[in-house]
Amino acid sequence: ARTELAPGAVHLPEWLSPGAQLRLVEACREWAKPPAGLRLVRTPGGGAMTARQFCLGWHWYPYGYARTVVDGDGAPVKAMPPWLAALGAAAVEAAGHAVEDTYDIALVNFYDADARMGMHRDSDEKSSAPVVSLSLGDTCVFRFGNTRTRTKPYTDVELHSGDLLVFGGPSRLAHHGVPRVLPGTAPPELGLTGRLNVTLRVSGLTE
Ligand code: MD3
Ligand code: FE
Repeated sequence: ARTELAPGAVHLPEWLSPGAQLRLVEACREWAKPPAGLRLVRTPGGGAMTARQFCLGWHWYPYGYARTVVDGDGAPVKAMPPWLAALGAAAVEAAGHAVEDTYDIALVNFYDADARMGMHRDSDEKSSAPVVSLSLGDTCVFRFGNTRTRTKPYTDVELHSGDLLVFGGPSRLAHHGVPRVLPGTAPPELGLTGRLNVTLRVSGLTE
């Protein structure tokens, strides 16, 4: 079932098969290892994000992209594998958006039972290509807001393991966040305690 949360924001529940989910979780386990592995993201205000993160292709830090982990171990960011770029293109196509550029960034967030993500916009990419979000493991409550404010109006939807969300067009710069994770809801066969979210993006950067 395809649901449009707002113009350009498309939800395809259980788009990833159980086998594809397992392969992506296994790949994340490897990428999360050092160097350039899972890290705590410190925010400019002196706080830290509660979701931990790693990146492929380009390293995101508040608020920009680099080729090395400038706010962590300093290592070169791991490469974006062609199969993951192809998954991004397939996701955009499945959502009914045009594929125009190569997906060259994966930003992966890991949420334990207490992690959240505050309302924000993703505006550090130079490209306006749609952002692809793949959810794995525990279910979460995802909050999709509006472009103008971090507050109401917003819509809350549950994201389950295997769900695809694509944010393009007028939804590309909308505020969004994750107010909570529902612990213990992951499919047991993934062997995952917590939630992984893989976002695929087009940087619009050359070097
Ligand atoms: C709407 N991640 O990594 S995914 C992020 O579940 C991020 O980890 C959340 O917000 C997570 O920046 C939400 C859904 C999402 C991702 C990117 C978007 C929604 C978006 C970009 C534009 C509009
Ligand atoms: Fe975001």
